[in-house]
Amino acid sequence: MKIGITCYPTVGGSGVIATELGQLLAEKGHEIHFITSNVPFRLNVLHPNIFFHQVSVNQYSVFQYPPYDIALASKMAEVIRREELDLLHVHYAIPHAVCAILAKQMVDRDVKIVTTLHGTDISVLGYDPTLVEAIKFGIEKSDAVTAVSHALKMQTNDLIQPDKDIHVIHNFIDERVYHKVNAEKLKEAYGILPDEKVLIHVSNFRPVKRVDDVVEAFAKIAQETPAKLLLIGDGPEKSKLCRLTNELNIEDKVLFLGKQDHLEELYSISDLMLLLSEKESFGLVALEAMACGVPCIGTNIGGIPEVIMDGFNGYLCDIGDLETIAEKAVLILTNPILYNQFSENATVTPEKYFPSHMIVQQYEQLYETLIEKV
Ligand code: GMT
Repeated sequence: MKIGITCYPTVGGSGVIATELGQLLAEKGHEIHFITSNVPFRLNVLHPNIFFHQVSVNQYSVFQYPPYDIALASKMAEVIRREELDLLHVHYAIPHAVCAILAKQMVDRDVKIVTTLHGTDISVLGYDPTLVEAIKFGIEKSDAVTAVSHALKMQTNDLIQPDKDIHVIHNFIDERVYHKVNAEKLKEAYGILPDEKVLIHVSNFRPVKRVDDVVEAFAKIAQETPAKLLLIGDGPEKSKLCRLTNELNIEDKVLFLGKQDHLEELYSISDLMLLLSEKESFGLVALEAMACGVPCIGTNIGGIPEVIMDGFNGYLCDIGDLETIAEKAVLILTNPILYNQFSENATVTPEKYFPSHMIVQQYEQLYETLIEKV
């Protein structure tokens, strides 16, 4: 198949899934055309089946806002026509699904449109009355719509009530990248002592991620067992978090490492992940961490319980219940037998419940059913 893929190239999990799916489909012989504003940040392989078409958005003084959506639709139309695409797989209902629908009208070709919902497009934008009609339109006019968790499907149906069946296709990780590696030297380089436990949090530090809860829970944990916290990522809450670590007197125990590649190395020196968001449709970082043997403590919301299975590969806690979060963290970190069991369960979680080959096949089958309908 000839498949166009559009995602936000710099945005976290959705960009990662779009890129890794494209790479795996290319390896299976499909021709993949990324149509994005920049080379997706995880697109780091050269493959003869992978092409990149850049969307450039010019700024004209007559326009108050740069016309990204129109430029994207126009580029999609150009690529559909020239490359004779069978299908466009877009990530995010708005603007990407709406752009794909417009592009299809421009070329008057029966290219199929698959839209994947990742969360923010529903859990945040779905509450915005200025966007609801556009989200509904994007969903209903797509040929098929997928959501990355059952929770997100339910939330979409509740909030948007589209006249469309939504398929759940869970996220996956590239098992060739995410597995435990020997990175012990990193620990020393970061000044982590041999007896210290390492907690990790990875996000874009938006308020929904509640990184302040991560820091506060960590402060409690560090009173019970020697520990360091790795905070990976950057975003609007960062300055506030730096102040919080000072107020809690734990600034020497919290390492702000900013945005990082090679997360597998950082996961490999970590003992526990904290993902304490108030909205999370899946929590791809939890799956990545697990693949490297790291159990997770997460909040009992959205799609997190589909990934973190309470008492198996981690624990689930209520939002903001810092006492219980710290208690569970100390329990797992200070009991080696329990810890090893959780770590083993975490390691097998991706291959047992979210195997990439099966998930890629689910997308492929969905594409095939749409294309066969022609
Ligand atoms: O979490 C974010 O803010 C980034 C966002 C994105 O668009 O990449 O993540 C969403 O999609 C990921 C991949 O499907 C999911 O793992 C994240 O849970 C989801 N984030 C939210 O629902 C807040």
